[in-house]
Amino acid sequence: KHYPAKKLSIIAAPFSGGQSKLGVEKGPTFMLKHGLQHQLTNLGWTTQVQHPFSQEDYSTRVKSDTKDMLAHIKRPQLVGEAAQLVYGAVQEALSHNEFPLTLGGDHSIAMGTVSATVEKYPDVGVLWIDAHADINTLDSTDSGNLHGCPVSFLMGLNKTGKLECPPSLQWVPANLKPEKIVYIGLRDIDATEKEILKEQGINAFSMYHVDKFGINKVIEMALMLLHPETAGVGPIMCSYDVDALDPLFVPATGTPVRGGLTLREGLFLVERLAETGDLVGLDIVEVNPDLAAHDVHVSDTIAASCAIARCALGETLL
Ligand code: NNH
Ligand code: MN
Ligand code: MN
Ligand code: MN
Repeated sequence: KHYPAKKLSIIAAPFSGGQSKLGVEKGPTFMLKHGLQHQLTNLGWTTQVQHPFSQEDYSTRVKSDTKDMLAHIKRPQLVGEAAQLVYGAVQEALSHNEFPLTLGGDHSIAMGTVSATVEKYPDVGVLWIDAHADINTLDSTDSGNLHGCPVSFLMGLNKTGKLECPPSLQWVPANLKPEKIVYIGLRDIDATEKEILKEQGINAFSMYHVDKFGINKVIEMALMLLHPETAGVGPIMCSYDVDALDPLFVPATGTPVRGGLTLREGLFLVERLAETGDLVGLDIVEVNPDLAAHDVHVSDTIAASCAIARCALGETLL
């Protein structure tokens, strides 16, 4: 419905500054080397690859920027700049009626992808697929890693805290309402995050709910919650952290947590979104080929990540 033209903009976002393990910036290259662009062309999409970081290599600045700190918050300047470039790339794709498929990189870049998508589709519902809630604020984060904080920026929760929002992140439009995001796959949430989720009244389906209801029911409930007035029908954006999947299927990621989605559950989820015809954007993040213990770990992780993209873009629809 939203993309009859089937034009795709693959946005390569090789960024690792939102956390401290190098290698996650290699995600886009590995997925593209696996043949992702060709696979999506075969599904009937016209494709082009955008490189928002072509002017500057953000991966080399990760180690050197020791002065890029705000209290214990790591690299706010770098993260703000990178996410803003991704924001521009998604805006540009959407302005041409292209479907933005953003390949990370760590999850901090979703500050750009989600805010640009909400701008274009004010009633869009966001499905955040993740083992983690990524809703820590500048005040609540223990790790200081900004990939654990994108949702708090998207919702404007850092405008009122003790730590002042750094200038580099003040561009984030804060246009995401708490009722317009639903989580699936959670199983490793900080105590501070639990409080924020409760305070904001955010709907979340943890692995407990996936086991209790099954993934099909969980998705139907999520769609209903995101579009209550129209019986679950309306634009959906999906920000997919591959660590939502069990590390059996996606071992090469920065913060694996056991007891996750099976590969089929993880693919069914996006197949269902493809079926709605209302998916308007997708991120695939936290693929880190350097964290594999051996080659099979790399190929399993990359194959699963590319399958997420293909299933979301219609591969398994008859
Ligand atoms: N909640 C932790 C933090 O704030 C972990 C976040 N790690 C992730 N999120 N991989 O998806 O740092
Ligand atoms: Mn263009
Ligand atoms: Mn995660
Ligand atoms: Mn995440």
